[in-house]
Amino acid sequence: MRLDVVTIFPEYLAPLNVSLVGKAAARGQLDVRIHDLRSWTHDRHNTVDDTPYGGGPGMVMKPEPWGEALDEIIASGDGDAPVIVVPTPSGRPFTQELAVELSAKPWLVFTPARYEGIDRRVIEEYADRCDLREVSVGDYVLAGGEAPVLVMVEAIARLLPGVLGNAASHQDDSFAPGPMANLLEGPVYTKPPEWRGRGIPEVLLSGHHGKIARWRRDEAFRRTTANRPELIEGADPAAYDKKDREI
Ligand code: 6GU
Repeated sequence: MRLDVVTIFPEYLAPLNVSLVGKAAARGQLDVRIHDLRSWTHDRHNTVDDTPYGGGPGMVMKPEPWGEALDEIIASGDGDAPVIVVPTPSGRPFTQELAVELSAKPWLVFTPARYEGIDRRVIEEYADRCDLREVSVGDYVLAGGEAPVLVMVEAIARLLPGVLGNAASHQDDSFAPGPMANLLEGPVYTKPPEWRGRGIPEVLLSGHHGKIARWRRDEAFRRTTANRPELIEGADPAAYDKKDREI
């Protein structure tokens, strides 16, 4: 998968060289290209923003640098248009479902903005020419789209074939489709068997895989009810019973 990011803070994307995403890039599973938007400006001050038409607070990102940047990046491909992901708090929610969909695309271009956002005509222009998604990572406002890009790239990259050591490790992720869909994952434990007087739930030491699976399902329900009661609505108890029978 090829990933391009256009930003006025290229150094903000340095974490893409680290950990899971960095290793995937080092192995050649990801081709990550970070671009400085200011390299597509032509004035002495490398201006990327201007005051909003109609007045109001803040600044708006000028269309010309974005247009030149995206034209050049799109032209550098093999002719197939990338999917353009525009981080914005006004976008559709970024979900595990969208992460799965985007992880199947060969090429993603992220356009994190600062200030009050990018001139609308840029969004319209590239929505006409590409598959363009405006995406939000949650119901709060950040100062820019760079942190959301780190969030989205990590969620997408770990779904690529061969990036996680164990393919099964994202089968029962919280929010993954499948029998545990819409349930949060329950608690986990490792050695030592006693720590500061606290033990391990007996069932996990029993070796009884059926009982362990049922315990995990019950803990998942408990945690989901406590932290995300609205998700229980979409849970499918019949699917869990079916899972029980398979054990
Ligand atoms: Cl994608 N960008 C910004 N600036 N704030 C956000 C966001 C994105 N998602 C949630 N808040």
